[in-house]
Amino acid sequence: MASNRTFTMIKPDAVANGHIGAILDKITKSGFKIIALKQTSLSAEKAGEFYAVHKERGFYNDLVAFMSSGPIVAAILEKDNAIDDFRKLIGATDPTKAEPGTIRNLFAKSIDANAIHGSDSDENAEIEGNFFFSAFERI
Ligand code: RTP
Ligand code: MG
Repeated sequence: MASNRTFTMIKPDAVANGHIGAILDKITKSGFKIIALKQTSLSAEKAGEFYAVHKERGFYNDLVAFMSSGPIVAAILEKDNAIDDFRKLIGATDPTKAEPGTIRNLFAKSIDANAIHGSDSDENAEIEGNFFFSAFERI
């Protein structure tokens, strides 16, 4: 995957609260092109695999339970400087610390149910995009 791509997931809280449309609208209006998009669900096993990097952290079990609690929307996005610009657009992990107008400021309720995921590096964007989409789905 080119380095101008990132990967995102609209998390179960934002899907359940009916925010898919508003979040995708904000993403595209911020200059990101949608390369791939699907609604799906994560089993606890798959959620654990996706967040394996956090395995030793105290919040890991809660994170896995939350991420497998309902449907999510996965997407690959493209824009110059995609990783950094998207992390800015979603805001801080803790929504009480997220800048006004960011996706987490607008749609997240807590640090656990924080509405959206954004990749933290080019390498992880590629790994995460490949986790959800086959080669012909992410051209
Ligand atoms: P994400 O990976 O979901 O985009 O979130 P992030 O980079 O902003 O935060 P990260 O450190 O990767 O943590 C992944 C998710 O775990 C939950 N978390 N809880 N209770 C806590 O201290 C804590 N820290 C992290 C959050 O839901 C976070 O999005
Ligand atoms: Mg992260």
